[in-house]
Amino acid sequence: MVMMMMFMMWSGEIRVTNAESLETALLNIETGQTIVLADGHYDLAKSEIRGVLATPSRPLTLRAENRGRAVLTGAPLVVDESRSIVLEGLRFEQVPRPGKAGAVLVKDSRGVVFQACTFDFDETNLTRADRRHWVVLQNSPETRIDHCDFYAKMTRNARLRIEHTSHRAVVTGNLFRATAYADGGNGFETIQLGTGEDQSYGVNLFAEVFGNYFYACDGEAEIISAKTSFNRIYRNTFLKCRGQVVLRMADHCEVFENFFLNDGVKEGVGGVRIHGNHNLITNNYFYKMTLPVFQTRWGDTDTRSGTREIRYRATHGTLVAHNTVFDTRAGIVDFGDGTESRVYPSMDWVFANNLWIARGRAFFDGTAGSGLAFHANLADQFDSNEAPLLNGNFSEAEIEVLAQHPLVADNHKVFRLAPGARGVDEAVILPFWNAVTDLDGVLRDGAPDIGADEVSSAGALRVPLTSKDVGPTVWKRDE
Ligand SMILES: [Ca+2]
Ligand SMILES: [Ca+2]
Repeated sequence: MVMMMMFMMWSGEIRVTNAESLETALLNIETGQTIVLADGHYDLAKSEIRGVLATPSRPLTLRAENRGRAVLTGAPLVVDESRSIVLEGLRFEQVPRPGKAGAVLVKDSRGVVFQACTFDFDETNLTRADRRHWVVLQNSPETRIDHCDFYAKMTRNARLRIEHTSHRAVVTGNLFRATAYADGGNGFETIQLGTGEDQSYGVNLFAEVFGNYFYACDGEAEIISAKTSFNRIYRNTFLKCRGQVVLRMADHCEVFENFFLNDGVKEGVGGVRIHGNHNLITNNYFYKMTLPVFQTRWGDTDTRSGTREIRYRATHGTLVAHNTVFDTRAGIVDFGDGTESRVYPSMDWVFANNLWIARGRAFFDGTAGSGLAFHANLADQFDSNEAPLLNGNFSEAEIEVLAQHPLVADNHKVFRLAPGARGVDEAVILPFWNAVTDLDGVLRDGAPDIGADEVSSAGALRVPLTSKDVGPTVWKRDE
């Protein structure tokens, strides 16, 4: 026994089998160690990794011997003032703490990695009114949330909340499933990129949210809300999520190459809402939306800084380019109108090289400020031969309306331009931005096509994600 223990210590790997041995191991950890958790329940009185300063080449790793079969219950996990901690294959089932802290809190740390973990917190005794964040990152740069599974959530507060100076978080390959619809409630986001405080201070978060699959994340109007700047949200699939990706108080964000999919029946399923300056919405595919695809509202302020009381900022300099909208049911663009307190309209938007195939209603609504520009946008009203309605002050919008739309479905029911159709090679080259790639993530040719897809002999290379493409079961450790 003694010999065996020594061998394990020497190899840097410690195997634990219950809460007691895990807690003991956590008290004596060293850089470069791996703690392997055997199958079973770990009902922890205290679950804390504090002051462990490991390095990326010699991290401290807590790894489930068998993915998903080491189950952590009891005290929430706190990682505090630590570096290069890897949590792999663990299943978190603690009861979340009330309020802000969440069931997993990473605080004042750097380079913490969650890979192939499952978050399925016990909410049996809770109601929708109870406030519980699940995973909270506070002042912890370079956190990676990779191929995890975020189970169904019914309580208020976000599944994943990234706060303050948690710069350069990477959220990729995850499955976010089923957030209970809060019926008009606020604070039910699936992911929050920044807080009200962050918005007041103008935090630049540099978060990367890509390659995730969101299914029926219905909580509220904001599936993802960004109250920070320089975030990139791309190559995700949103299927029947009742809400929008919302750049809530955000500048210099990019939303690109995402699939937003609905069935045309489920209500409140939309695309992107934007409040802030110089954001890029490009190469996205929107299918059967039931909210306006691109939305903004007038602002009650026109400056970047502000207090938490500031509700909305006027939205300037948005580029909406190379998006394909197919069979949307509730209009394409809605700029909103001024009210007594909201007196700043959105200005200087550029719509270029978009394909808009819509059903019913007005294509455009609301009132824009000055500086609107339209270049090479093609449209078709799906269910009528009449010209689409351009309400508000959009009557002059330059949109070419086609007699028939030029799209055909690929093998995955994604509508793309047919070879040789109107729109192929017809995109304008913008002086300040160009689509280097298309929805497939491949290089566009020298004469780019209108819409999200560049027609090529390679065909459709990217398809919408499903639950089989993400999460712990498909994650592979590179060894
Ligand atoms: Ca082309
Ligand atoms: Ca293509």
